[in-house]
Amino acid sequence: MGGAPSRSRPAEVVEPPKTDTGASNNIDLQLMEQQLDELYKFKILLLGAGECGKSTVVKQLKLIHKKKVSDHELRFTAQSLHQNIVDCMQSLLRACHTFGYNEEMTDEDRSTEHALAMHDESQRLSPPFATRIIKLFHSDAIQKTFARRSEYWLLDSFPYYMKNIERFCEDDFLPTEEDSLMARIRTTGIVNSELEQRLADKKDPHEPDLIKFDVVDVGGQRNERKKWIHCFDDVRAILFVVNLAGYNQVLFEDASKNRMQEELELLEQISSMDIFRDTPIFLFFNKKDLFEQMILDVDLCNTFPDYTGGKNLQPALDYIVNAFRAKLPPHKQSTTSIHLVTARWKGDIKAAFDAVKKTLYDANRDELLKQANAIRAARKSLVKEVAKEAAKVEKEKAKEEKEKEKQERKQKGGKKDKDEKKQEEETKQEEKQEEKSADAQPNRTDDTTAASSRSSKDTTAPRAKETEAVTCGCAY
Ligand SMILES: Nc1nc2c(ncn2[C@@H]2O[C@H](COP(=O)(O)OP(=O)(O)OP(=O)(O)O)[C@@H](O)[C@H]2O)c(=O)[nH]1
Ligand SMILES: [Mg+2]
Repeated sequence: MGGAPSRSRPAEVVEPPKTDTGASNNIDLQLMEQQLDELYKFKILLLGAGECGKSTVVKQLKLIHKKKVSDHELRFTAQSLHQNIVDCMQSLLRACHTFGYNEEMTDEDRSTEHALAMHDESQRLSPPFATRIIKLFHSDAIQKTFARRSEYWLLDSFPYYMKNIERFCEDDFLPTEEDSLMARIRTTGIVNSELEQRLADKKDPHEPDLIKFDVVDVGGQRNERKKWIHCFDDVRAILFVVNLAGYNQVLFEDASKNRMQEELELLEQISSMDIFRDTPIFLFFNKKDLFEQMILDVDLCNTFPDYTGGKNLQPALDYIVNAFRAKLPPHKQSTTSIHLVTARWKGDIKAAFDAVKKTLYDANRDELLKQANAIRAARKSLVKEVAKEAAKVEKEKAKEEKEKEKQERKQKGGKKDKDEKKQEEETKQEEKQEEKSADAQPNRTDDTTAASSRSSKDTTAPRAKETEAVTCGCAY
């Protein structure tokens, strides 16, 4: 149960640009903030075949991290539980026909079978219908079929559903935490859940208060696996879930294939992919509760003929763990962490996930701090550059303003000169005119007349000039 090898993303720090505008500098600063944020977010990819318990692990993690379950989710889970019962009963009835036990069914059993076939998915089961289902389940034909459940598909939680069916069918039924963990909701596509963890033992003041985990859940059935590739980037760890009870079960999508054989092949494919060469893998062997019961009844040698440990828990577990470990590439075999869990039990998932978080963080801690400090240093120098750029722009703006003012003053000054010249010209002409008239009337000294005659020509002339002209007139 060794530790996982370290892997962290390469530090692609955004370098401060040499010749950039203020706007793109600001974008770079935002990018750096995002980089810092992303650095302490660990993307963990949950992989495994259908029904191995990936989503149950996520549900449990959300409960541990106190994520609130919405009323809508609760109602959806309640509806799913009703549909889970119908699906399982229909599968049992199909197998009952295949095995030829249907001959033993009563008319009442057949009528319930018909009602189940007609059941509308959007409808909940009524209490009287639940009573009929219980009766059918306990019929000889169905009990014989149930005993052979390893030969066809049936949900692991079916016994739990039958134990609680009357409660599920009450009018005001809302699922408990356990009901929700036992409900089967097939995953389609990719589902991300973000979890936060307070960093209790900071080694360096620059370490963040919180680290984040982006837990990515995918659908494990064959037709869902082609979508997996869309979430292979930036994966910090793979959490591969194995269904221990799968050694005695067949696939939902292919009744001719043993579940555990499919899981062994799947692990071999995934772990040998180039993209995951340095990605640590954590193996979660799930459904330990079912395995502990099952191994007492069904020998592991039915599936693995070279197993010789009999119907005993520990030898069987050791054999399975070694079989999976052998599917890993040699460089991962001794470093891959193994966890034996029952996802429906909170304590198991808490302990296993705490170990995953610790292993991952410890392995990446120093490298992350180095990268974070590099980003901070680049950000600091970019902030300086942004400030310098802003000061330069301010200075240029002020210079332009000054230049503009100067130009305006100059323009105003030029107009004044022209007006003055014009005024002087006019004054000269008037003086000449007055001279002439003085020659013609030598005794005339009426300065008021002279002034008014000039002012009637130009009323816009500056006042000071006007006075001057009058004075000049007086001098004559
Ligand atoms: N008894 C028992 N049942 C479990 C355990 N873990 C999961 N289950 C049940 O197994 C069924 C399938 O679990 P899921 O979590 O839906 O499986 P999955 O891997 O997400 O399946 P896909 O979405 O199809 O890939 C559910 O009904 C769970 O309640 C466990 O530890 N013990
Ligand atoms: Mg799922």
